[in-house]
Amino acid sequence: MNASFIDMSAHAGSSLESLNEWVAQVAALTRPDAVHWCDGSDAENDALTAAMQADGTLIKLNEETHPGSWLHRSDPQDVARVEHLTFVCTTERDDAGPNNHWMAPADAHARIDALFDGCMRGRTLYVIPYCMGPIDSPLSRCGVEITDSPYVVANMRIMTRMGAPALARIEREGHFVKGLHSTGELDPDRRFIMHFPEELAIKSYGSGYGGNALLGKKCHALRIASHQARTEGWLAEHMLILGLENPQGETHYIAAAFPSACGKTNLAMLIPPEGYLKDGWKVTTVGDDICWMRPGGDGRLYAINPEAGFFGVAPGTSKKSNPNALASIQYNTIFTNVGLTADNQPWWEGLGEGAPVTDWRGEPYNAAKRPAAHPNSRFTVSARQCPSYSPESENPVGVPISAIVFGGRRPSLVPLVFEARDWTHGVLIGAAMGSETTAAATGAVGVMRRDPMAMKPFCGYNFADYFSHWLDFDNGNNKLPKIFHVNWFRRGAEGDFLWPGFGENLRVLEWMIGRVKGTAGAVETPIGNLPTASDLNLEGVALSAEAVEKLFGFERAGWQEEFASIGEYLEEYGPRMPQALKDEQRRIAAQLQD
Ligand code: OXD
Ligand code: MN
Repeated sequence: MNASFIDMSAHAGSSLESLNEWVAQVAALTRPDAVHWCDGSDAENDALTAAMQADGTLIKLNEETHPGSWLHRSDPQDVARVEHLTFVCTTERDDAGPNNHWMAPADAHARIDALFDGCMRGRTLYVIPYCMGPIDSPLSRCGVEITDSPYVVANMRIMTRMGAPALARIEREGHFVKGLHSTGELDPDRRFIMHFPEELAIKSYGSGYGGNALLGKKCHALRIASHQARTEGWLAEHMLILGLENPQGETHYIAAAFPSACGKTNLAMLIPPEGYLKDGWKVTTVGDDICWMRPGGDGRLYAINPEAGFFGVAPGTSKKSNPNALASIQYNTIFTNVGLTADNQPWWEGLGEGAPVTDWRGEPYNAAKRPAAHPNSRFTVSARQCPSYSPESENPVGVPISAIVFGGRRPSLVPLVFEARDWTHGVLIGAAMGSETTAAATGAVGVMRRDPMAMKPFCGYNFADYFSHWLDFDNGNNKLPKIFHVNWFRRGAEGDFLWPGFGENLRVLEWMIGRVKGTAGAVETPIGNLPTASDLNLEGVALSAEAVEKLFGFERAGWQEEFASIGEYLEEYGPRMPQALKDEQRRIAAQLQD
């Protein structure tokens, strides 16, 4: 090992001792050629990207059109999260719940440590101290990722507050989440993503893909944090956070949970329709993927975005669908698995301009063979580059949430929007969420599955306990947000989308805030309060008669079936499922029979 890279003396004798010890233990196990403590500086990033350019890990993009931007091509077998290889390792199997794959901690450590044994020979071990959330926020939490991937270091630098300030906070606090990662051989048969919530530890081997390898994101900020949040009385959620400012200058913050690749980034960066823009409506972006919330002194839920960047899905991002995202990724961006134009610009399906000559695997583009960009190709970019970036993202107190929204891809039955009658009903709506699967995880795409609160792949403990935790927030002291459900993906008889979506979704958000303020109308139904078409401002939106019927209608027979299926789903969790949720399901199922 090259001792000159190990700067242990700098941290010796401080409360960083346990960090030093852990790094030394990991180095003894993985046997790297060198150890590098990341400071997050520009100079460090420049050196790393230059080395990655030299060895082909990064390809420089057109410097004139996309200054400071890179393309990374991953191993073709390593392009998405791997839910079947992702484990939550708690002492008791039931604590992980039927929603997780489980392994006993000792077995899991033994299995994955055997893979880590000597895996960093010939490589550098990078130590990445990071903070999830504003560096000075009491809601933030720190972690340290050890990795042998400079690509991971470059991405973590964008996605988290990484480097010296995080290390200083860790030194102050004396505790942190330990994440150990190696790309290993990138062999899908030697790949595991393991979580040890009771030890606040993560071990990930054999993948360089974002959700498996940038351990601050899904592994820490959702799986481990959801466990921490339960014990500490807060919520770690798979939600965007946006600010909606009306012409009177009043801003309401909305948190929304949609499953992966179902439009969180688009909604978070929404540009209002023309007429709304003229009237002075504005949407600002606090976060596009993860939300940590806890009750403030006034009983309202205050939210921070623990991330500092966006790891967004590239395909479908265009001037029309998400101009803010497109503007954000014109410079200082890392693209992963997109195609290339003849002049070295990034290209993906749905971009709407330019033409690819090279596909994501580096082969000449042939539409008959494969798409130019992988359907789960990504961009990594600092949130600050987004034109709709909200300076409130740095507010250590967080932003007060007025409305929580759940939603999924539901081609049939589920109307455009409805409102929960109260918190318990809202928790049931979240628990019953269903959606078609997407390319963000390996496996079949377009299959309907229950994805409670969009947390199916991310909840670090038993869903039954998670729902109880949600219900506990209704304790008589809290002033909780209203809860809604949306479905932007309802299809007509011809298979066409019935709602225009994108910027037009503002009309639905406006109705929600009207409900929060008590100014917007709705009709009570067993599934919740539904607007009629005239309760929304639909000026300038041409909806067919079929669209109005399906987007604003309530289909009793279909909902009877849906509630029977929701009841069966809740039963899968056995006696740990909170009675209040089962009662709520039965009450609505009975009303549906009336
Ligand atoms: C993501 C995901 O990358 O949910 O955000 O898969
Ligand atoms: Mn996500």
